[in-house]
Amino acid sequence: MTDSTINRRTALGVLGATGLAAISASTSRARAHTAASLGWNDAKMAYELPPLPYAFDALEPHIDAQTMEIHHDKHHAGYVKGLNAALDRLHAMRAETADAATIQHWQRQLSFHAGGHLNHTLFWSGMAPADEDGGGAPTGILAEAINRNFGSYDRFAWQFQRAAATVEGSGWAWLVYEPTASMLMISQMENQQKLLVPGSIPLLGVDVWEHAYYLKYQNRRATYLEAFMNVINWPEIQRRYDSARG
Ligand code: MN3
Repeated sequence: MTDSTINRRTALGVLGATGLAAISASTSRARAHTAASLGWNDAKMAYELPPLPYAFDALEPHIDAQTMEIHHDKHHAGYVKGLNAALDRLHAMRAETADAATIQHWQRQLSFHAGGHLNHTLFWSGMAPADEDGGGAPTGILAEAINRNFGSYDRFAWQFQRAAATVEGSGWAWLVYEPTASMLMISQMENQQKLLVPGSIPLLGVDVWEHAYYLKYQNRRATYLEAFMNVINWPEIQRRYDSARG
């Protein structure tokens, strides 16, 4: 194993603490699955952009094909590229005497781009075509937890959409599982990494960066959010909830 491999493996552990791997940390098999779904390539020692789990037009008419293609192939790819660059620079700096401002810059780049990669990976698989698993309402123990924590699915949906609509600038809204209180919460996120409740495990996220909706919805973020509710992959969110609770 090369020094660089160790470097990247350490970085993956850091990512896990903030999101995806934390969801499925209950078994080593689940961890391996998570590493694969994040596109880690051991041979190249770099992250690669994972493919979309469906066609670009699969979420029509709610999310248009052109938006999906640009969002995945350009924007998400950019976060993967930025994440690899930050890991490479931080690795190189450990052999140098970089000044504090340079280290701070690349640590911020790491946080931003790792967040972007994790968030989008969860976003794509958190959606499904409306004529397959997408839309409707959750069932079973996830539905019970939503009723317990938010009063009803309708009250949850109301708060989730309002939280997303009111993110200042670019960001996300998340349904998260907070493990110390075993509680579901709704959390805003600014950019790709700020404001999420510390220690919480993301279950369902909606991207409210303008690149996620502007081609079809222009400034009508609330209309995009109403449409998004029709493509939520609740069976997948249920699996994440099961995994988060161990
Ligand atoms: Mn995005």
